[in-house]
Amino acid sequence: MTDLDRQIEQLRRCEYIKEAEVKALCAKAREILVEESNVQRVDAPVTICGDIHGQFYDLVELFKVGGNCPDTNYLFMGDFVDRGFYSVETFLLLLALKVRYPDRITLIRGNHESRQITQVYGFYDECLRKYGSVNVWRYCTEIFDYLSLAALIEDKIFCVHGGLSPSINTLDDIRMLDRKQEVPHDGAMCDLMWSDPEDMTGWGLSPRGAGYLFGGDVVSEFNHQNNIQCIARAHQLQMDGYRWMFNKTLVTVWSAPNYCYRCGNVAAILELDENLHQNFKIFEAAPPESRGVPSKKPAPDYFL
Ligand SMILES: [Mn+2]
Repeated sequence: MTDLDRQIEQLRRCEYIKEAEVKALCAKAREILVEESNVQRVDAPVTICGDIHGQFYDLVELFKVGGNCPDTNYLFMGDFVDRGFYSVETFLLLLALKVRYPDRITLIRGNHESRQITQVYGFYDECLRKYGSVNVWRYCTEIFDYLSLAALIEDKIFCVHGGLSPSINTLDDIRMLDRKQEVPHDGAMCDLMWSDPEDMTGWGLSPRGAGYLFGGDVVSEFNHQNNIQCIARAHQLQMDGYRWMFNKTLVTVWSAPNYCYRCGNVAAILELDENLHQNFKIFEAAPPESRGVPSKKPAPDYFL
């Protein structure tokens, strides 16, 4: 068994690996990710997943429902870290799988894969608590800069964490961005990770303070211009795990069940077969006794 296989086994048990191992893993991951496109091409069959947010034991549920990597191909649409208790183990497991099976798993960047956001919403503190220094946080946030901004499945399904941008008309506009940087506060790269669809016409200001709201007409124009069938994105909690909008030209997939251990939602993953036929799989949170968190313990206030 290689070191990497042993680390994957360890991470699957929610045991975090040594700081020196994280450093080496991130160095290998960087070599792989730097070769990927801003709009990474992905073949079907593939299973699309939304936000995970450090809910490690629910990620284990996801793999039970969807099949293990590499038996199932996966596309994760970002927000691996923050909010949940196990951002370290969650991100490192996904990253280790990426290094071990680069063609079987695609990771794209969410708005939480950011130095600034992770210092507010938990990942920074978790790294400091678990490793006693910020080195692991530094290695991971350097890797965030290399994650693809979007993916394109069989030239037909465009996948992105947040949504569209008024600065982007074509996929080539995304391909031309220099992604290897911290998520900017505005502009095309920021919008891809922060924007939300809304029942409206055209563009609107986002209540999040970053990105935009975009209507069905914007999606219709973008899909037509780029010859794609549908946009798959994450970023917004869905109580039923997923939600279609705009006459099934956009779908939101949410993969963190009982978000923040308190929202009471189910989670979903979207399986696409080789003909891009869609099958949603719904799953619930891991039972409390299987994840070592007392069921009655209230979540800390910062989860608000
Ligand atoms: Mn998000």
